[in-house]
Amino acid sequence: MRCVALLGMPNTGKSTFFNRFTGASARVGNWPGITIDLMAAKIPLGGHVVKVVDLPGIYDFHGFSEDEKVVRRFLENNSIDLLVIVLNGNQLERQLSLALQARQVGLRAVLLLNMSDEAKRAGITVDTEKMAAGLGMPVVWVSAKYGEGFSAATQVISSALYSGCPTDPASLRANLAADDEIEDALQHIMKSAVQIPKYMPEGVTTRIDRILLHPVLGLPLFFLIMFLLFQSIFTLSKPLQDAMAWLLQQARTFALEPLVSGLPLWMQGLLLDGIYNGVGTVAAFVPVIVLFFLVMTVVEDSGYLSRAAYLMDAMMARLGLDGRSFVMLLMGFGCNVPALMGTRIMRSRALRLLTMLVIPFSLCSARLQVFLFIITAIFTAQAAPAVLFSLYLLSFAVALLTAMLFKSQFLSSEPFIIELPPYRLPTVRQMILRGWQEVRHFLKRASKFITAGVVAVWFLTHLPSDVPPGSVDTLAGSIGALLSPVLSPIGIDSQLAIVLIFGFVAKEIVIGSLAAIYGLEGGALMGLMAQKLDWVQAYSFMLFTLIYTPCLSAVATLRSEAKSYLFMLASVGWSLLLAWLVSFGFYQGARLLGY
Ligand SMILES: Nc1nc2c(ncn2[C@@H]2O[C@H](COP(=O)(O)OP(=O)(O)OP(=O)(O)O)[C@@H](O)[C@H]2O)c(=O)[nH]1
Ligand SMILES: [Mg+2]
Repeated sequence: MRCVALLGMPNTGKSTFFNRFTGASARVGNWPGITIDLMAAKIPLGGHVVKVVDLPGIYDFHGFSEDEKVVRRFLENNSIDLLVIVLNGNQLERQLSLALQARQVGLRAVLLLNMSDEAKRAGITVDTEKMAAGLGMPVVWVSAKYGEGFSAATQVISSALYSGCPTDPASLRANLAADDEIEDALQHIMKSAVQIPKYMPEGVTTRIDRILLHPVLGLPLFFLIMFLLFQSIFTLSKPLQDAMAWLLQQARTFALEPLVSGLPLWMQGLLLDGIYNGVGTVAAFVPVIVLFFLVMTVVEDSGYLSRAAYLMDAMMARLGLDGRSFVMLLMGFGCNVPALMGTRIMRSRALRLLTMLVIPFSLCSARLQVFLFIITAIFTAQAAPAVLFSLYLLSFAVALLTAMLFKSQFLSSEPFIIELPPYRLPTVRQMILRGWQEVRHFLKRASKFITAGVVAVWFLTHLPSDVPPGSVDTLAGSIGALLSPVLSPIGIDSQLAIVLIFGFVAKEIVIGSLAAIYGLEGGALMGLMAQKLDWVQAYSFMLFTLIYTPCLSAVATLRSEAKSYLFMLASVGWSLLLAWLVSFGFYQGARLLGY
């Protein structure tokens, strides 16, 4: 099968092109380094099936960040029939060198000048024929985001693909000519084929940045914006969650109950009170999580994320981190796993490790579900948003504390230069794609962990069968009793202890398990929680849940990214210890004060 690879600098729109070209749903975002792994799709092209591979962005073939190594290894070890080079048409001066390098190492290529929409607005014109002659490869303008120029691009790609035989670059770096030779060629092409207006009018981006990057107001504005975003998610979450819970309840009463009524009682219990309640209680949060990710998409795709990196850089540098680490923490609010992988854009191993050590404290969307549930159950509607926000602040605080404590072990001096991309609005298409990705992500986790976890918890709390379910005499009760010397000083009883053990696998199991243990779902379960826990216990439980490790996938990612078991163990050990200390401090302190 013929293979086409998409190559270009970071943030040039490769994944956007890939998605539209193949119908796939790779993640895109206005931040260099969104794609961290190879992603492939097969499509019919010119009568054959062709494999298209989306690569992480690279600055040049010499690069030595983890990202760039991934790309180089891929190009050296696979026979690529055609490179589709995607450049940002507004930054040709800087980006054309990549096309020249590709030609030098003997890779057959076509060149797509992306972002034709922005280039047109900026008044940039290119004589594509001249450029093609200078580079020795076809050149086409496209707009990956708005779908312009696709028929020309498809034509150029398919005709280049089926002429000649595949190339096989033995070693990419060996074949590269001296940089000044490339520089000369680049200058020549720029002069003969590209026209850039002498005076660019002051764009919208500059005007917005004058406010958002203001030396004094920038940071307070950033926190205000974040606070308002989270506040709005919280306000919208309740009705969404209620609607979803109502739907699930209807499905249970009118479809499921009649369906299973012929089965033995214990099996009905397992199916309805165990699995359906467990998974359903978690599923009720899916609309909120989708909403949350849509908001994140706007923050990410607008380009504000890069501004956050810029604004926080100085502060983070004092903790041994940099602006990118901060962005990874923010991305971790969605899910820690891609945030951990996103550290690949860092070249210094020490900086990467320190960043990976703090990311697991980032309050991810799975933990958000647990907190939304408990907060709604225990706190008043007035107090609720502030309680949630306090958890976000604490999540940062423990991350920063960790960096401060360990920075001397991970010294690095990698200079950090951030490029601020222009502000961009996500399209509806991109939003739908992202929403769908999140639903799919949930379904995947539901089929992998949540159901299995809920079933296991149900059995643990219902066996042996001659004792009351959920009582201290069940298997779960015995395990809980074992842990009680450690967990009762922080206000966590034996049922919650079981839930925490399973929460290690995935936080979605936490609420699902509670539902399975008590055979209640949604509102009824919340009512029971409110009876069982006072606010001090509930907050202590949330603190522990926040800090004590994200989930099994994050731990596995930590290991594979750090390539070290020791680092993984140290990270998990530290999180557990810190979680216990923080919860203990809070719980005992609050009790001492008479709460
Ligand atoms: N205006 C405009 N924006 C675009 C176009 N194509 C992509 N973008 C935006 O450019 C940003 C980067 O897009 P991605 O597809 O993630 O870029 P990438 O090259 O895959 O980036 P990395 O994976 O980080 O290397 C996103 O905000 C896209 O919405 C385009 O044709 N016009
Ligand atoms: Mg990408």
